[in-house]
Amino acid sequence: MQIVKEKILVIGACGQIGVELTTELRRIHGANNVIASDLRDEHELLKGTGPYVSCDVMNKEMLHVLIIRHNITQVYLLAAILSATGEKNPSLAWHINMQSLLNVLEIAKEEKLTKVYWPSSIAVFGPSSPKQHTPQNTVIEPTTVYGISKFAGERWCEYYHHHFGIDVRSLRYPGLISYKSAPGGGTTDYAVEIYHEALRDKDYSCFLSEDTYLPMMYMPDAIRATIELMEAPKENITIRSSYNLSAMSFSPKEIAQAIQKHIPEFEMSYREDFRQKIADSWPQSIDDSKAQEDWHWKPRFDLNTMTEDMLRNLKPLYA
Ligand code: NAD
Ligand code: AKB
Repeated sequence: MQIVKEKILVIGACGQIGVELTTELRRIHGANNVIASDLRDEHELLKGTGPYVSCDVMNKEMLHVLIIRHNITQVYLLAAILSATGEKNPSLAWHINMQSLLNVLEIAKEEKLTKVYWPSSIAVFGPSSPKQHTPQNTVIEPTTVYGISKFAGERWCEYYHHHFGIDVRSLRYPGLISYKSAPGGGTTDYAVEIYHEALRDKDYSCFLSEDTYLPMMYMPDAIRATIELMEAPKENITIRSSYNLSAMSFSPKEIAQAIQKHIPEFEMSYREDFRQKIADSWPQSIDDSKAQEDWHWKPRFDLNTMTEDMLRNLKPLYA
C-alpha cells in the first residue's frame, strides 16, 4: 500500500484557533509538513516552529501557486471575519467569508486535494431555531451577516462534496475560550476578556447581560475535535455541511462566579452593546449527538476546569 505523506496548509494561522491548531498539526505531521499562512505578521508563538508564508486567501492565483509549489494535499481554511466585526462591515464580511471558501474549494477540485477543513459556527442558527439543545437539522434563519455567510458556506461544502467528491469536513464551533492567542472580533469574546481583566484589574464590564446563556468550548477541546473529525474514516462522516459541536453553556454571571472561587474580590458589571442582539439570536445550548455517534465526540472541559486552567496559565502575565 502506498502511504501518502500529507502536506498541510493552514490559512489564517495567526488567529485565535490557527496558532493552536497549527502547533498541534505540526506535532502530529512534522513541522515541515505544515505551512502556516496569514495576512498578518507571523504570530510570536509560531516563530521558529515551522514554515510561514504570507498569503491573502482572496488572491486565488497566489494561493493556487502556493498550493502547487508546496505540494499541498490538505487545507485548513480559518481566515474569516467574525460576528461582531461582520456587523460593522457586512459587505466586506460576506465577500471575505464567501470568496475565501470558494477559492479554496475550486483549487481543491482542480488539484485533487485529499481533504479540506472549514469551520462553521453556532451563528448559523437564528431566533427561529430552538434555543435549547438546538438539533443538527432544524430551522436555520440567521440574522447576522456572519451567520448568513456560514450557512451559505455549509451549503457550498456539501455541494462540492456531492458534485466533485471533495472530502471537505466542518464543525459548527461554539464560542471558543483560549489563553494563547486573542479572539478576533466575535460576540463570545467576553468569555476570554473576562479572565484577563479579572487578573489585571479585578473587575470587568461585560457587553452582554448577566443571564445571556451561550454555547462555549475550551480551546484544547476544540483542537481535539478538529483533529478527531479530520482523522475519522471517510465512511463515518455522514454530515457534509457542518457538525453541531458542544461542550458547555454558561451566562456571564456564572463565569464571574466561577472566577470568584479563585479571585473572591473580582467584580462584574454589565453594559450591553450591539453584541447583545447578536447573542440573543443564537442558541443557548447545542445537541451534538451526530458528532457523538459518527466520530465519538466527547468534551473534557467544563466551566470550572476551564477556569482553573485559564487562570493558572494567564497568572504569570499579570504577576
Ligand atoms: P481570527 O479572527 O482570530 O483569525 C482569523 C485569521 O485569518 C486572522 O489571523 C486574520 O489575519 C486571517 N485573515 C483574515 N483575512 C485573511 C485573508 N484575506 N487572507 C489570509 N488570512 C486572513 O478567527 P478565529 O477565531 O481563529 O476563527 C477561525 C475560524 O473559526 C473562522 O472561520 C471563524 O468563523 C471560525 N469560528 C471561530 C469561533 C471562535 O470562537 N473563535 C467560533 C466559531 C467559528
Ligand atoms: C463569534 O462570536 O463570532 C464567534 C462564533 C461563535 O462564531 N466566536
